[in-house]
Amino acid sequence: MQRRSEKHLCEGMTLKINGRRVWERIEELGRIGATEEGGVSRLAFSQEDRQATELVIEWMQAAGLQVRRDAAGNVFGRRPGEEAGPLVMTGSHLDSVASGGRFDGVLGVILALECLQVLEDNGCKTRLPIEMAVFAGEEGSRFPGCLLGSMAVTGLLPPDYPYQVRDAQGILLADALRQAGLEPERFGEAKRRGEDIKVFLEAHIEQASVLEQAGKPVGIVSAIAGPHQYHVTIRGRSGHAGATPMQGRADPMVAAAQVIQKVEELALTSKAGTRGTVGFLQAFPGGHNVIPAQVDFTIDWRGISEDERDAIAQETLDYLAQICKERGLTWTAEVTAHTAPVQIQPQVLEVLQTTAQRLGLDYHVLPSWAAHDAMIMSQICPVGMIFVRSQGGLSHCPEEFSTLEDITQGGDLLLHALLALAEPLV
Ligand code: HGY
Ligand code: MN
Ligand code: MN
Repeated sequence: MQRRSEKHLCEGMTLKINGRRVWERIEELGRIGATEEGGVSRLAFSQEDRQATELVIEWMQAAGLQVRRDAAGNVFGRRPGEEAGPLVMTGSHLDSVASGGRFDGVLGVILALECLQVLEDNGCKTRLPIEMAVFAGEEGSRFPGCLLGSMAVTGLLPPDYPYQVRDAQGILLADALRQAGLEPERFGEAKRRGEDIKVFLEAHIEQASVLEQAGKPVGIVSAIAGPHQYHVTIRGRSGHAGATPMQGRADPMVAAAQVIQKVEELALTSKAGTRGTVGFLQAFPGGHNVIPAQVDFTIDWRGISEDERDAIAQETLDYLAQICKERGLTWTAEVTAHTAPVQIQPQVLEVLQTTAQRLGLDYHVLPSWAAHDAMIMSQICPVGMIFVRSQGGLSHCPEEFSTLEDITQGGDLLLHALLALAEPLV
């Protein structure tokens, strides 16, 4: 096949996404699981998550994509190329944290859909197929462990995983999958071959304020921090808050407080900027006048340097062991996520930067401290990420916001990067 002359619409840089359509779709999705504070709550496989996924499937079908759903709940929409593969893939997720924002994940899904819609509307043919992905359960806000859908695609979860984990209400993941019309016994079939995917690109709201401070609308991600997460349980001796003397108590809450303090201290003094967060803490039985019998909490480490991150995580466990020994307590720490940081491959960085320069975009190269499906997909194929500026750097909260202008610039970069990677044809 001869390549179309340089001037052709699909090969030049004149194609643009329809920002208005993108914005309307973000708004429409924002009404599904809307919270009073103006954010969204769409936990994995919840009624709201299923409703949002069904709506996006309708849009994908209307855009003429070949749509299919795998047994892990991921949705794929393919636009065929002149050749069968390898695929150029792009997408993100629709599920949210409990009181999340309207852009996290949604931006990458809607921009992926928009790019394929624009190619379809303009009759652009590509040598390689382009496929969009809606990954299930990225946030890990309902079932333990993040990035469920992309972990299933990359084969990082065992086929019987849906029978291993329950949400806080005791609902088995397998039952949640069935409720979403899926077949958990086929969960292992979600695994895909890396050789079938040339590259995976994910557009995402930045979720921090680096772009805002740099005065740039768009970012190109150079590395993705890896999460190392634990669920910690400390057990002590319960008792009456008033009648029990302070001397001789075995109080797990005080030990937890010391460990939480240590997490902050180690993060603040880390050389490579490792970040530590305790986002969940629960006392049992949880009465104001009862010394807790047990305290559960999570530790979420993020590191661009895997060595430093894991060394700090181990130092924290050592400290936990020492504190519990001194206080006559017992403890367990279960690893719930442990993924290496990702360096973006130079050739993918090159395509994104060249495309941004050809579009005349004012961009900034930066690491992502948040985890993303692209981090998991990097286990089987090259990946790249495009960031869109976050107002105030806020995310995982209702105040999360990006402007239509910034989103449009990020969308045009994604569109032309996808075209370059899938190779436009006559
Ligand atoms: O936790 C993360 O970094 C992602 O938002 N799930
Ligand atoms: Mn996200
Ligand atoms: Mn998120």
